[in-house]
Amino acid sequence: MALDAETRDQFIDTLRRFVTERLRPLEAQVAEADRVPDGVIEEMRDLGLYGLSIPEAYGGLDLSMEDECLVIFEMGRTSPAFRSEFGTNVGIGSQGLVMFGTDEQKARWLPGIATGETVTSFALTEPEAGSDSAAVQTRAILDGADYVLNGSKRFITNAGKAGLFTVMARSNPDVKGGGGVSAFLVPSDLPGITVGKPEKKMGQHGAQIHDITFDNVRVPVENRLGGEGEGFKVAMQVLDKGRLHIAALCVGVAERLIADCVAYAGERKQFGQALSGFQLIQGMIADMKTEAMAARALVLEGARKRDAGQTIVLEAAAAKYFASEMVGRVADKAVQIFGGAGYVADYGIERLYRDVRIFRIYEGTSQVQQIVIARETMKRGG
Ligand code: COS
Repeated sequence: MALDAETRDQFIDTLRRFVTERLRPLEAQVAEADRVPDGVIEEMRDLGLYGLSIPEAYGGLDLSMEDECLVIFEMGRTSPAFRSEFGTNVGIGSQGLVMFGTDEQKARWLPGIATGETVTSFALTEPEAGSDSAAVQTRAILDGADYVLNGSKRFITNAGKAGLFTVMARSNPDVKGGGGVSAFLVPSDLPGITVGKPEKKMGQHGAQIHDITFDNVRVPVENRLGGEGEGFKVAMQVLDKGRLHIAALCVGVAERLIADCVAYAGERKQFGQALSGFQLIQGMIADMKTEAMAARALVLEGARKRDAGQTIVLEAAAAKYFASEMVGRVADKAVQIFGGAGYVADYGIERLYRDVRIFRIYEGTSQVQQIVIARETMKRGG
């Protein structure tokens, strides 16, 4: 459901002020401490950010995909670590439940997810199953009224604070590939679950990823999400939406970097004039802006199609592929425009340069998106 235009615009206006006045001044501190302060998390909960995509009946804002993307464009204008705090609740951690959950499952978990009381994680990736996610080895073997989970998951965003995992596990070991995989709603406090320490990463400090191990974890049958053997398709459809969301984030970060470059190029003088007067600088700004506009249009087109009930396999992959590669190029040019200052921590440009690198990898690498785009294009005959 879409907000009416006025309410939507007011919400975005409030968010823009929150990002500019509250979050941006904290960026360096968050990166240094590798955590978002609890007070900020509370404020993001109060704004309703954890429940952007959760149906109103369960306490969320129930935004259309287009409105969600408009919100995420704004969140991109600060450190991606802030978005990551609530990103799993809005995206990959909750959407399996929203799309495939039973009424009982939704009533049990969605209200807490909408407020942020319950943080969620999406547990698909494993040491031996990254891009080839249909190869998951974690087992979920039916034993009486429970599935017994054994195995491990890797690089799971927000696992350290999650109350609920959506876990993809092989419930039929005789079936290779996606058809043997089911999805499960797994409360993180079940006996036999261990969450590893946060990984040290190249960027996005403040956002944390962990391994999870399952050692004879008994998950009641009623926690299966979707049918037996439907887990891979659940994951793929969750990722279709997630990819649009990440593409929107890439656009937001690019727009932030462009604004920073325009401001800096207007102030910094060389050879007796502001950098902005040099056509070689203008050329870089023109390329950055054109690419960011193209990515924004691609994201909104995909979002509108999803809102209209159409499948977005191609659109989501194309938006994620283009936007994540685009923001890499934009960040690289931003370092160039800032020159030495772009390489020095105080200006924040080198931090964003490192932050954006993961966009080409998580929720499907650029190479996975290329495969999806090519398959869909060939399926459609062009
Ligand atoms: N929506 C609905 N169904 C989908 C789907 C989608 N987006 N994508 C695939 N499927 C279905 C297929 O239609 C197929 O169904 P049938 O068996 O009934 O024909 C089934 O799922 C298997 O699909 P496919 O043959 O395409 O699977 P592959 O093993 O070839 O995998 C890729 C395809 C590589 C695209 C997939 O594994 C992928 O996206 N990997 C990356 C995962 C990822 O993003 N990981 C990041 C970590 S999570 S943050």
